[in-house]
Amino acid sequence: MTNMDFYNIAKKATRGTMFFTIASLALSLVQCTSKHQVTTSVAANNPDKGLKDYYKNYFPIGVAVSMASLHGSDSALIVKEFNSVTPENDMKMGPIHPSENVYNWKNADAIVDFAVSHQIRIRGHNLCWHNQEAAWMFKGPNGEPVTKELLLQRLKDHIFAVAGRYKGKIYAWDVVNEAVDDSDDTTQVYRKSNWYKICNGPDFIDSAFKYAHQADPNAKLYYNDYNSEHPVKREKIYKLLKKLIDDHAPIDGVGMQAHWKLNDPSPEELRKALDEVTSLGLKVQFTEMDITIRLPKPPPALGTMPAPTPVPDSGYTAQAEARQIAQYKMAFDIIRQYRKYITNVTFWNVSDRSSWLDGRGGGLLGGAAAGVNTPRVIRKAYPLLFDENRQRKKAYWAVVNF
Ligand code: 9MR
Repeated sequence: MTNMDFYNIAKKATRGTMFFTIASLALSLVQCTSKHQVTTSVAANNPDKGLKDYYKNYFPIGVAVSMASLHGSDSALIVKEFNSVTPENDMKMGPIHPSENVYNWKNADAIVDFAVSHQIRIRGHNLCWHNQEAAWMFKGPNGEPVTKELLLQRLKDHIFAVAGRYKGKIYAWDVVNEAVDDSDDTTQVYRKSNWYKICNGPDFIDSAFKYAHQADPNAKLYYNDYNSEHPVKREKIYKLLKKLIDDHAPIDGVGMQAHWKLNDPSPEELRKALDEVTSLGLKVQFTEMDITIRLPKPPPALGTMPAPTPVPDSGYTAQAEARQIAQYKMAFDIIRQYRKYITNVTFWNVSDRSSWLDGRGGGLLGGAAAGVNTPRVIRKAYPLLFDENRQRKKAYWAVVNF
């Protein structure tokens, strides 16, 4: 019932002035109450609360971190807002294990120490990937192509060394990353990576899970991939997961990276992907969330070349902002509904000041680095919940007000 309805009913019920006085008083009470409710809801936007606090009854909220984020303003924001971190690059095979007997523990250790000292959980990323790989692993002792047996032995040694070192500190691992093929060819389930080619099939995926479980039996083990809501890729990921389960691989769940766009995924696609994966009895973590405001470039007209210079940054327009808010709200409304299956939501980078997406598409300075004399020449993605000054964006409030 609206205030106006209330007023009209009262007016009909009696024409006496006295009643009107009482009705007016009652109406002010109603207004007063609704004003109070507004005040309460604004108070819920307590500046002392972080994302992790709003979601404390749902799932941990994480962020990808680098060495740079452990110091200064980013670190204060991380500690306040998040209760899970993922090293963005420092635990990947190439960076952490650049040659056979060399491990770079320094950065990974620093991130682990930072998280442990702030009682923040850690997701490990990742134990086996075709990108940022340790190139030496694919060559035999005399530079010849490595055999499958030696490659799997090296994979085992690597996983035992890395997962073993952080045993008990890293609660969940992305064991295998992005092993599924991206094309529309539904018969091509697996990416033809060095791993796949040398092992002559997807065995290495099963092996990686087995080794990770042996190295740290208590860690939760995830298969991690992007575009997991797109129908063709979704079905391929499903096939891989089903195979792992049929093979009794020790898999706990799937990482949906969630590198999303303003129109992607649709709510139906997101639900379908969640329904499918959870029907296998797997948990879900959204492992690398961001929502770029950049829309796919229209294909160049026939016979023309793509523009040779980067497209200027359009800025964070009001229209893009509104669409991003709506997409974040839609996604979190659905994610909360699936809370019993969802064990983590992690953002990929801290704030719009610096996102991995900004470096893509070529370009020079941009974002916070741009000024009067250094115009923005890259197309920034503005994909996160904190702006270039690390302030909460409106999208932040759309995610925490529920
Ligand atoms: O954010 C990472 C960026 O700094 C690296 O240059 C890039 C190298 O491929 O990897 C980025 O992180 C990726 C993640 O490890 C796996 N999923 C896709 C992420 C974005 O490319």
